[in-house]
Amino acid sequence: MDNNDRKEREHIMKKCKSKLVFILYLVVTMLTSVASVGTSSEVYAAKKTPFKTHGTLKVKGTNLVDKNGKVVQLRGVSTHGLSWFPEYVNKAGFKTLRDDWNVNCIRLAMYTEEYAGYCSGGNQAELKALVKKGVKAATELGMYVIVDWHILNDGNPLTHVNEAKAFFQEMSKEFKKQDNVIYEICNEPNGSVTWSDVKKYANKIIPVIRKNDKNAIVLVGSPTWSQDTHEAVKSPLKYQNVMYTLHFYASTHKDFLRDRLKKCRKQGLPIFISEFGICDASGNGAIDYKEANEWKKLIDKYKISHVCWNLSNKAETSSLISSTCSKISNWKYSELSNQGKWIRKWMKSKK
Ligand code: IDC
Repeated sequence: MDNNDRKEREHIMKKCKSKLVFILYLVVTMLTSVASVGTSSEVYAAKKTPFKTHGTLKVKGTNLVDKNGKVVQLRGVSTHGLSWFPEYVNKAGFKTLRDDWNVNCIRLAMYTEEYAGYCSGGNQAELKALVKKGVKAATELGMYVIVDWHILNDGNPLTHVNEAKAFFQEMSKEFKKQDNVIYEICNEPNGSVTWSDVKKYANKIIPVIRKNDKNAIVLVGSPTWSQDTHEAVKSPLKYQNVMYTLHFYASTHKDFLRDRLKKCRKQGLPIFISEFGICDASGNGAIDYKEANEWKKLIDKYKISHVCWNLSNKAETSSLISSTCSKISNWKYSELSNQGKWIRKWMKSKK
């Protein structure tokens, strides 16, 4: 081989090498772009689900704390009544809330008396199956889930205490190994009911749950649609891992209820906002953004868990989905109601 041949060979080798490098570069670019097109849930899975991060929760003083003893703030969305809008109990919808809204908790609202309620002619087997379906979906997604015995018309929880006992017996047995399940035993006592009635009821239901699940978090309402936490603080229940719910609708409930919340916390009451809206208490009417912001500041200051009302497209202000959108998952921003947009933005702003 003379000098020219060698040069020629070296030249060809160089060319081949740079071609190889180029091909390699192409392959790597293709692979990385495919990876970055992965769905947000794949990205989420890599980040850990809410339950993987926080694990079993417990009540410590006025706070809800996670497996590492750190204060945890649940950010939830409540379904509308399960009989009214059963289609929204679906895994894809919950996943959208988890991945696109940063929601870590779902509340399954099962009315007891209103429209096809559990104690007013509703199909009990179907309703229980729907609760189980919702818990399963939330569990698979690593989300916390609240089983809500949604009393409303039946102002006194003692009205259906026997049905409640049987229901919570069955549910707590079913979910005894699932630490992401929270029990809300009476949505909103109201009318002539007293705190002592609610206490009497809670003292019948909590032991039923505790028998199957020693440490589950239990949420308890109070008279005046779960606003009378000042009554509960005078005579709290004697169980561990119990929190007291406080519900607000920003256009209706303002300083007086925020002041009450602050005072009750100071007195040592653990409070969980298991339902709120930023419109008025009818679930409709105008949004009060100024008051909503006041609530937001207070809730974030104390890291209080909060669950908004409601996951449906009903033509009312509190529905999170626009009434013109019939999708039950993968909602675009433009398909959300004004309340939905505001709440999503708040929830997304959290780590
Ligand atoms: C409302 C629903 C509405 C339904 C009504 C039935 O938004 O579509 O027709 O219940 O009575 C609550 C209750 C919750 C209410 C909501 C708004 O827990 O069930 O939902 N609200 O009125 N407490 C305060 C407000």
